Amino acid sequence: MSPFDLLDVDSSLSAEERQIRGVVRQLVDDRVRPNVAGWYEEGRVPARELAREFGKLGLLGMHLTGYGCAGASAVAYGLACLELEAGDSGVRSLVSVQGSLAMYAIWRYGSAEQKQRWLPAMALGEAIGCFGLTEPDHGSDPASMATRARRDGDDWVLHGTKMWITNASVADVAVIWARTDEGVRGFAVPMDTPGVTVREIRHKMSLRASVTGEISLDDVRLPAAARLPEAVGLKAPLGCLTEARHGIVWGALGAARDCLETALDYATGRTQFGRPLAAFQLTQAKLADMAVEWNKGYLLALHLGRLADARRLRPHQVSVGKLNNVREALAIARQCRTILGANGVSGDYPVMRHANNLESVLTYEGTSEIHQLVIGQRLTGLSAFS
Ligand code: TGC
Ligand code: FAD
Repeated sequence: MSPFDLLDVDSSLSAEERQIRGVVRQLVDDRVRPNVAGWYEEGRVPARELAREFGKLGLLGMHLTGYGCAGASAVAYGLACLELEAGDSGVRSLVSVQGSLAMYAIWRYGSAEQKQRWLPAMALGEAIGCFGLTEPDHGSDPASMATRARRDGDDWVLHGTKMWITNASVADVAVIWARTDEGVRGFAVPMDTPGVTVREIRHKMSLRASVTGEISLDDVRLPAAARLPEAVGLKAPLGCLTEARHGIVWGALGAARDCLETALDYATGRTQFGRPLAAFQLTQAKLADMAVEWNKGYLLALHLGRLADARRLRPHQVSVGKLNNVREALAIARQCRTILGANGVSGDYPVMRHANNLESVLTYEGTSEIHQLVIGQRLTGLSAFS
């Protein structure tokens, strides 16, 4: 149990939820923690290997049912995201893009044939998926996307560019969102289709233990069966984002917890002015304030998870969680860094890595500003977007 669970929120978890959390925590201790600083420094991650290991444990698409998916609760999925992100946000991204974006899109909107073709292999980590919504010129405003899909006989022909796509260069299938004459539609695009090329995005200063790429679609010809038949309009990709954002609400708490535990350990062990850093009132005030925020975030995540399990979770509620928990996790990571002094900027400790990662988490899956505006629209009844 973490010393930061001051309110004993853990006691509200079921035995099964705790058991799943324990398995993921062990996996992260064994497989991620010993290696992640090296992956981060090199800007590479063994995504395929990890996907297979995560698949064996049933972590990929774990909150989905059928097709080899574990059918776990939303809370159990959230706890898994928390533990994965305590290792590294990039590792959690690998799992959430696979399960909540690519697999969820096929599971929710795909044909029986598409589900059979992709989901069992994706659940096992034998096939990797990515999710192409963002474009070079259209990020927060996907309704303006420029990627086009036009009919040619029975076929579809896709043309455009998707940018900042997690897992792109290791993916077997991309869920691509494109504009058609009838509105936005989704396509399951095998990555070996002629006309699909991927450029890896290197030199990121954040989320370095994660694969990110640009996908170019140069008149990519697809059979009619490649279209996700149930995906109609922008609400289809936005529905996938709601799934993934819920995982991030939890995941950000994991990065924050790892920073807090590192800072507490450091402050207890290091002496200045003849006393441990932890004995100084200013250090205790920092730790106390951060712990209060962390507990509020944990309660919020658990509440949203329980709403999701009751099928009552609404998109604006997920915005509350994403906005708060990522913003507070980043503030916690930065504050913890100060407690470590110069060691706070060293890769020998995880704190700066988490802080840098959280800069991406703050931006992807809807920036803080977008979530503020979603909440603002809910409160005022007025959309700031249109
Ligand atoms: P708007 O008119 O509000 O909505 C269009 C339709 O969609 C419905 N809707 C949603 N449905 C489900 N979930 C949501 N979150 C939804 N938000 C809206 C809405 O009810 C409407 O339905 P209908 O039936 O009336 O047609 O659309 P808008 O164009 O005004 O845009 C709204 C806005 C700005 C909130 C939306 O575009 C947005 O969320 N923008 C942010 C884009 C974003 O988050 N991109 C993320 C890309 S994927 C990614 O970052 C992966 S990172 C890797 C990782 O996860 O680890
Ligand atoms: P912009 O939309 O250009 O925004 C720039 C700034 O302007 C932001 O601060 C924003 O909040 C602000 N802004 C924009 N509109 C408004 C407004 N109306 N009011 C007030 N402020 C506004 N996308 C995918 O599709 N799939 C992926 O797998 C994926 N993975 C990613 C991985 C990483 C590491 C990163 C960094 C991004 C990833 N993304 C992915 C893209 C991500 O979703 C976008 O970066 C995000 O949606 C923001 O878009 P943008 O970067 O174009 O910023």
